[in-house]
Amino acid sequence: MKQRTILDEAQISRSLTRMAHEVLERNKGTENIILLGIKTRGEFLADRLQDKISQIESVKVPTGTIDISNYRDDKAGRTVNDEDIIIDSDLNDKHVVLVDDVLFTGRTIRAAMDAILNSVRPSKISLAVLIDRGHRELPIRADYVGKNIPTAKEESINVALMEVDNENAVTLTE
Ligand code: 3GP
Ligand code: 5GP
Ligand code: MG
Repeated sequence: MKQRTILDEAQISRSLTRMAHEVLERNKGTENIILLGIKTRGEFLADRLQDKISQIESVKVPTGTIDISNYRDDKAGRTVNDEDIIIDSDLNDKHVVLVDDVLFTGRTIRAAMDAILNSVRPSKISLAVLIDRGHRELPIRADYVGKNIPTAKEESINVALMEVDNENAVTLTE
């Protein structure tokens, strides 16, 4: 098994800085934006984007988390409950930016959107991911991408974040 580094700590940080600028530029600021991190690592990436945005605009956009780990359509047949979305703010009429570490088939994002739309009507849902590794099985694309990495299906991307893994690095295992 060969492993190579895709992004080191500084590169992850720069990618997130750029993504924060893109979110601000495309939305003309922070109004109505809520960052919703998909657990586990999307949660920490949402927090980091919140920090980056506040460094640029001095505004702390709300963040929340969504846990869809047990609800993908290729796992046991459960549906996402409202309790799996943890956020202080009301998502109605807000622009929800979903944040995840890796975008692969798109099934996780579909599950997240189902969960949200079950109970609220955001004005818009966008998607920010650190890595897009391709191989979509649904018509889903990311609006903000840290890095596109063409992969073979059997390869895997490892996203290590300080908050859970004691280091910051993205590696590809062939
Ligand atoms: P995450 O919860 O932080 O997103 O899916 C559970 C964890 O396993 C994920 O962490 C992800 O980083 C890791 N993982 C590595 N390879 C894969 C993969 O091919 N599919 C899925 N679903 N998760 C993977
Ligand atoms: P999808 O639902 O798009 O197939 O997969 C997205 C979710 O699965 C992400 O939340 C991500 O954590 C996980 N995932 C899928 N493939 C990979 C991968 O190669 N590496 C990592 N780290 N996570 C993956
Ligand atoms: Mg993830």
